[in-house]
This record gives sequence, structure tokens and C-alpha cells, in this order.
Amino acid sequence: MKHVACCLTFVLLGGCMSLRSQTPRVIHSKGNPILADGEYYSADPAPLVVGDTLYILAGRDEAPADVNDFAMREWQLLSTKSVSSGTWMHYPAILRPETVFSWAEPGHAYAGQIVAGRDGRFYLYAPVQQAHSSNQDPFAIGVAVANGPLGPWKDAHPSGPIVSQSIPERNTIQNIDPTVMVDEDGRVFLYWGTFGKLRSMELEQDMVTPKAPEISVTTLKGFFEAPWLFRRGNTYYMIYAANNAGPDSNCTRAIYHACIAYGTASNPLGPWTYRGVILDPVSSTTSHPGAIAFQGKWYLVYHTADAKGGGHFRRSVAIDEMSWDDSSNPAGIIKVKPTRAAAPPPAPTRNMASAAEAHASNEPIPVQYALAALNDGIVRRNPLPPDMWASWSQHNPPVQWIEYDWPHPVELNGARIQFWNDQPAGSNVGVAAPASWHLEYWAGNQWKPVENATAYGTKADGINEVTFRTVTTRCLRSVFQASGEGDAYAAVAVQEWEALTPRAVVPQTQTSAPPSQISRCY
Ligand code: FUB
Repeated sequence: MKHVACCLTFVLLGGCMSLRSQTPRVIHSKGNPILADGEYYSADPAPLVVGDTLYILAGRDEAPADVNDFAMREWQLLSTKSVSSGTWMHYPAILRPETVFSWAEPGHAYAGQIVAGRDGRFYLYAPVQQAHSSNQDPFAIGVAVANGPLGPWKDAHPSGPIVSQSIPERNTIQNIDPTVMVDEDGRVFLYWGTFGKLRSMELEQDMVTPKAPEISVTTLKGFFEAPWLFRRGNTYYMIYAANNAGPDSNCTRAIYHACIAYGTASNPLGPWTYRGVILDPVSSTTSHPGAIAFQGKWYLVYHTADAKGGGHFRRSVAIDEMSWDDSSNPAGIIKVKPTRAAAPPPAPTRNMASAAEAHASNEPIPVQYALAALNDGIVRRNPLPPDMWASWSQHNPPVQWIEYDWPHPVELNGARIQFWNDQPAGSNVGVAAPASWHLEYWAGNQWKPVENATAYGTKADGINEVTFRTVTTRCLRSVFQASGEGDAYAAVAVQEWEALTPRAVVPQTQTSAPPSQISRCY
């Protein structure tokens, strides 16, 4: 009864949930992502080793499935004594911005990092929003201190943040994504930044006082956000999320996505030399790294949208081994191969799309979109541009097409397509479902319309399914007559396009050649 009353009081105060969720729990992870069941999403991992334990600080994504925005109210911790064991302790809800920084707004518990200070205490560098700020952007970096990574935390600089748009000097960037390294000689270095702006600053050994002016770092190719500074031997490494996008980019084809790239320096304040890409884009649009040595191995932590119900704003922390190429000087980081928890064997399906390579009439497609979205099997409730192929340009042509090429002929007798629109049917601007469309197949020496096709639906809010007389072909096209008329047409966008074979088969038996080795049909 007493418990119920207590809970009722807490519920009224909004606190019962947070009290309950602070209880640590044991997780038996089957592989990446570590927390995979969708109960807790976890983002922006920052690793820390203390004795025999690896900790990962993470934010918590709480956005509803159809909301494209960060909803991050608190930080959580994962810890393990053996990565390969898969056994983790999960400490949900270790801290909220407003509970440690009296000057901070609730919410926006973005990417932080816990660092061991020379004084034996632990410092949490936390991007939060100032409650009363006259700055154009209220993000600021606060520092909390504790005797252990689990807290309890208190403000290490109660007069306010150590970095904002007005502290220690005026800047116009968004002051988030701090990374801090205490060097072997005790010097302390802070880097931070996003949206292509990276700043650094040396701090005094008190971990909070600026020692020198801010420096802008401009030599790390494609830098977007999420810097992570560390040292191996005599070399300083900066890994970061980069988004230099384009059809020939070694980083990412779609601008909304990011790869993890890195640079090296022989001095903690640079100059920095770009060295390459260590992680290809992940399933979430953001990518955010941390790297650390633990029990004789190096690990890369990052996040993805791969948990149950995951998405771009419902991310989950993953961990993989990271290895080195010591034959070069400085040693290079070998590209990390992301791993996933073993998935159940794929169910038989009529959809042959995953075995095909996609092409489109507007290649190279605009960098905000992704051809790979056509056959990735993912339809999001509120997709972002890289979740679809689209043809938007300044002057949309009246006809556009998308195409699947298979390495070997496949039997097909149907297709399902899901359009996306931001304009109603008939529009001649923006993106609208096409006025009409039809399917063509490669008949060995020419494209021919499929025969006996049922109605080609053009609804924008669901699946349009077509069946047709069975063909055996290596290539299939959807040809769209865009909405509009005269000189003005809307663009067409497709979230998912399935090509159906008459009888369900296990999908991986369909393909042998990797994409890009599949010859085109002309
Ligand atoms: O989690 C919010 C933001 O997303 C982080 O600050 C960025 O690094 C990106 O991961």
C-alpha cells in the first residue's frame, strides 16, 4: 500500500517511471545492436575503460516511430567485463541535464563523454541547452564530476557551461559533440562541433578552464560531426562522422548519411591529416563513433537503426573489433566490418528485388536520395529523403524510370510499388505520385511492356500492386509519366519497389554476382 501511494505520488510528479527505470539490469546480447528489443534505444556511444570494465555512455532516443526529430531526455550506461560474452549491465536513466546542471533545460541530452581525470575523478562532458540564453543557438557544453562512472554526478562548473556561443569566446556554431582526451603528460584537450564545424581548445588540468583560444580545424575531409579523439603510441587519431557525398565518394552517396572517417596528427592540437574511411554508412542517417582499447583489443562503437522498431531517431549502440595496419606510419585503421546478431533464416518470398541492382533514369541521382532504398525492404512511417529514390530537380522531365538488373534471368509476374509525395495528385511542382506508370521487361534486344497487366494504381499512401503475364527476363523497368503538364512536372519518389516471382523462394538463392558486376540491358 505504501509502495502504491509512493508510486501514485511519483506518477503525479512524473517521477515513478524514472525511479523504476534506474534499476540496473543484466542484458544477454546476441550481437549488434547491444540493446536490440526496442525497449530502450541508445545513441551516441562514448566508451571508457576503468580497470577490468568497459563502460559505454549513451544517450536515449525516445522519438515516436513517425517523428523525425531527436527526443533525448537522459543518458544511460552499458558496461561489460568481456565484450565477447555478450553480457552487459544496463544502467538506464543515469542522468538528465536538468538534474545536474541548474542552468540547463530538460531534454537534448546529446552526445556526451565520460573521461577519467588525473585527480582520480570522472568528468562528464555533456552538450545540453541553456535554460536562459541570449545566444542564437542555446546548445552549450557542461561538465559534471563524479567519483565513479556511475555517479552520483554534480556540476563541476556551477557557474554555467564551459563552451557556448558566447563562452569562452563568441562563436556561431552549434556547440555539441564534445570529445576530451587527457594526454599522458596530463594536458587536457577538448574538441567539439557539428554541421561541418570542428573546434578544439586546450583546457587547464582542472578539466574545465580554457587554457588557450578556440582553434578551428578545417583539414579533416568531409567532417560533419561526432569527433572522437584518442592516442595510440605517439600518434593522435581523430575519428568522426563525415558526409562528403556523391556518386564517386569513398564516404557516402547520400548527403543525409555519414561514413566514419579518420585523420592523424603528431600533436594533439594538429595539424590533422585525413587518412580515410573506417566505417561505411549505417542504417541510421547519423553515425557516431567512439574507439577504445580494452583487454588487448581495439573496439569501435557506433549506432545504427537496426534494433526492433529502430529508425533514424531510434538508434541503438553497436560494438565491433577495430584493427590496425601497422605496416604504415602512422599506423592505419583497417575498415571495420559491422556485425549483426544472427538473424533467423530468411523466409521464402516472391520478392526478387533484393537480388537485383537498381538503376534509374536520373543517375547520378541527387545526393539527398538513395537508389539503394528501392530494394532495401524498409518502408518508414515518416521517411527522410535517403529512404527513397526520387527524381526531383529544377526542371523535372515528363518521363522517368527505375530499373532492376539481375545477374541471371528471373521469372516475374507481378510488382508492388510504394510512392511518396509531398504534393497532391495532378501537381506540377514538388513530388507527387505519377499520373500513370507501366512496367517493361528486357526481351533480349529491346524493352517491351509486360502483357495482361492489371490496373496500375497511383495511390501515394500505400502499396500499388500489379500482376502480369509471366516473363523471364534479366531486367525490369517501371516507367513513370510524371504528374503535371506542358513544361511543368512534379518529381516522382518511390520508397520501395518489389518485383514478384510466381512462387516464393528463399531470396539468397537468387543472386550470385555482386552489384556492379551485373551487366546492364541495352
Ligand atoms: O544524438 C544527437 C546527435 O546525433 C549527435 O549530437 C550527433 O553526433 C548525432 O549522432
